[in-house]
Amino acid sequence: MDQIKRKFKEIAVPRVEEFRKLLTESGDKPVDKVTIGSVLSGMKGTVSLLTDTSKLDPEEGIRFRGYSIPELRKNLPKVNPEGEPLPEGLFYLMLLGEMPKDEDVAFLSKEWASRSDLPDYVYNVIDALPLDTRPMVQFSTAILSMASLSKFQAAYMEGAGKSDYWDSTYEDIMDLIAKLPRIAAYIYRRKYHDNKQISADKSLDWAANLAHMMGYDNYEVHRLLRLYMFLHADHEGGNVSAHATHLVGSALSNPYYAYTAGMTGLAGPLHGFANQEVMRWMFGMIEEIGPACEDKDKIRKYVKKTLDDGHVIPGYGHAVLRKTDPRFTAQIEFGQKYLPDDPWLITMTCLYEVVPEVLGSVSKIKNPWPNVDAGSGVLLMHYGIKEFEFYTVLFGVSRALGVLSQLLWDRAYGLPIERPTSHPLEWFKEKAGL
Ligand code: CMX
Repeated sequence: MDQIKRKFKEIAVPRVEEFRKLLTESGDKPVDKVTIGSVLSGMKGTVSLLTDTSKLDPEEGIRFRGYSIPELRKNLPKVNPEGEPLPEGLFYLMLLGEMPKDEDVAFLSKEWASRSDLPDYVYNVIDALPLDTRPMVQFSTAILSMASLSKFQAAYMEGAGKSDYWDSTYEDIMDLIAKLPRIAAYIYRRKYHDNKQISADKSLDWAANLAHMMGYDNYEVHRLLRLYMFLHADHEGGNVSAHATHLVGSALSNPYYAYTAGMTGLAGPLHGFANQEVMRWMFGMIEEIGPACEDKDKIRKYVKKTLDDGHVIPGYGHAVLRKTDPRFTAQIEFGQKYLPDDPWLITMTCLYEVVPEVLGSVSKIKNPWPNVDAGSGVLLMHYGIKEFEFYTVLFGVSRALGVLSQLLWDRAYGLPIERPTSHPLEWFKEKAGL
């Protein structure tokens, strides 16, 4: 048993006891009021999930095990003190609830490198898809094709008991996280670089190795991808990718199935696909109005036209947040520090000055402020990763850190199959007295 797994067991045993005690002794205490409005508007704000890894505050943004993004950018282990935190450290924190030391992070980098090789058939599955297949389709297909590697499923079939499910799930989530950069980079090189593949460098950390295999072998891109993998890792349990992973996992579907479900949710334009939509929309704007910052009134008109045409402004708004997303703030700070004169960064900053004002004047829009997707593409673009159709795959690789840590906790708690109740429209009308 490796050191992280041993530590997880030590932490999980008393915590699972607390969980059981809570359920048996206080299971009938109410925590929330469900209204017709909450059911019919996507259950926003309705408490219905147990998620330990992170918590989203509408005004303040995400906290991972209690720590904010600025705190973690300062305090998580880094390759060098000026750099960005290693995503390995965030995984450790989300999984175990404790700040990692340098050696914990080094252990994870090494462990993931050692688990990262893909069976040949995964490459064959990707190669069998037409080259113009969307990157997220290739990514999800490749992950699903690995489901027969699941150690959880093997243990289940061999008769493992419920209290042991976490053990084989741990092996699956470590294997899966380790392999994702290989899959992502393979798809990227196949689709955009004439299938000229680059071998892994197992001496690098998880994010830097992804940059390396994609063909960006310099310190600046390593630093950017560490930030990117850190910022997109988790956003509490109710977002579509996290919730879908949890829901499918609740049927005891193995982690490969569950995470694929999360990824097909992430691929939607209201969720992770928005990071590519932002770039498509910005290109469209520049094509129509020219260099965007020269005339903010032109931007205002373009934003209004997008709304009048019945489209959303990608990268803006949020189901929970009511302020600028601190993940966006972190990206702006990074941009201002390392690429202040980049024209895309300047355009993004101008949009930040104009879009909230326009969206704020539309009464139905609850949050006019930018979310994480408003900033990520611009940074990638600056360093030459221009194929924005691929961006959601990068989001997906990062999101594995959060949703798979939580899936392990789901198994440790022994959370049951998720099965809320539904009713036809007439039932709600009757409740409303109509
Ligand atoms: N542009 C235009 N209209 C918007 C909008 C935006 N950026 N954000 C919200 N609205 C609209 C909604 O479409 C909705 O309109 P209808 O009532 O006609 O359907 C109305 O305002 C109310 O929506 P809301 O309660 O403020 O927001 P929701 O919780 O329904 O939706 C979100 C949240 C993110 C899907 C929405 O803000 C949106 O579509 N944003 C653009 C897409 C985007 O950036 N998604 C990425 C989110 C972060 C992530 O998951 O990666």
